Amino acid sequence: MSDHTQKPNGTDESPAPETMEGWYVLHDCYRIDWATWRRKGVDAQREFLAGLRDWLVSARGADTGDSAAYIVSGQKAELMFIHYRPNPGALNGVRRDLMACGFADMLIPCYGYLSIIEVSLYEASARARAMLAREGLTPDSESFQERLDTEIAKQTSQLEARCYRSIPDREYCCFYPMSKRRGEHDNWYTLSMDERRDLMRGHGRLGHKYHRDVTQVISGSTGLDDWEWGVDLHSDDPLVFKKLVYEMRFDPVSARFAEFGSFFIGKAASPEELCAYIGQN
Ligand code: 76R
Repeated sequence: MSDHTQKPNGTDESPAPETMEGWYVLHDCYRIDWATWRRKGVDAQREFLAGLRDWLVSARGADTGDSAAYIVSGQKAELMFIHYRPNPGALNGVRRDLMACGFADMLIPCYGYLSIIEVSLYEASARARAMLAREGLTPDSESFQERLDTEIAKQTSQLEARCYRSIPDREYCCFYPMSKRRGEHDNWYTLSMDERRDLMRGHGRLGHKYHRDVTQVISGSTGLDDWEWGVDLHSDDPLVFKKLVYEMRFDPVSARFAEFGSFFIGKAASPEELCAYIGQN
């Protein structure tokens, strides 16, 4: 497994903020073909559910990564699986194992999203740069890049755990993809690093008010999928999603610069709960 966390991708010449990456993430969504399900005999149904249950148990118990199942509200999907794995090949593997279950006959794929858990280091690298400046080191000093790398590594070591985390164990998940606007007037990518850092500081401050009730997992998807980030919010109370996202709409980072895709709200289901949900229909 390549260790992305060791090497932040930004350099002094690059306006891209340093980021650390961890697990690749797949959001894998399906509808259920109930008509086909009802035509199956009771014995076959029981066998299909046992296979589905075994698949989810082993996916959740993966040595490297994690998996979770959600029952989605509304018509965009009925089931959403979230998988964290070391690479896209391993994500393909867990999906292929699902397709090998008899229950796959009843699954109609309807949405998928690939991304990678990302922690951006706006603050950490700013702090590291400030420290180097206090030591009198400027970007053209000989040892600047080396010292900067060491400082950033120190400041970010505690963030590594977030890159290789497990899926938050909360009752509900709210997933949506988003991008930062590149419009004629408001273009996130033409702002200076300082402007973006200040804006992100405000974003983080606002978000932090929800720290106890929500766990956010940000995954980057620039170059991987159609939007630039996947946003996962995990909470035991779905009303918190509405409150947080609404409040965030007034924060400049979202008000001026955010574009959003479709929202998926799911209720977490253990293997037993998933089978009970399907078996009752
Ligand atoms: O990681 C951290 O906790 C530090 C501060 C922080 C960063 C760097 C942070 C905090 N976020 C960061 C990055 Mn966030 N976040 C979103 C959305 O719906 C919307 O309007 C936007 C979707 C929500 C609701 C949310 C919530 N965040 C990001 C990024 C990467 C951007 C980049 O690098 O340019 C995106 C796309 C994004 C989007 N954010 C928080 C939250 C919450 C609740 C927090 C506080 C976390 C906590 O303190 O527990």
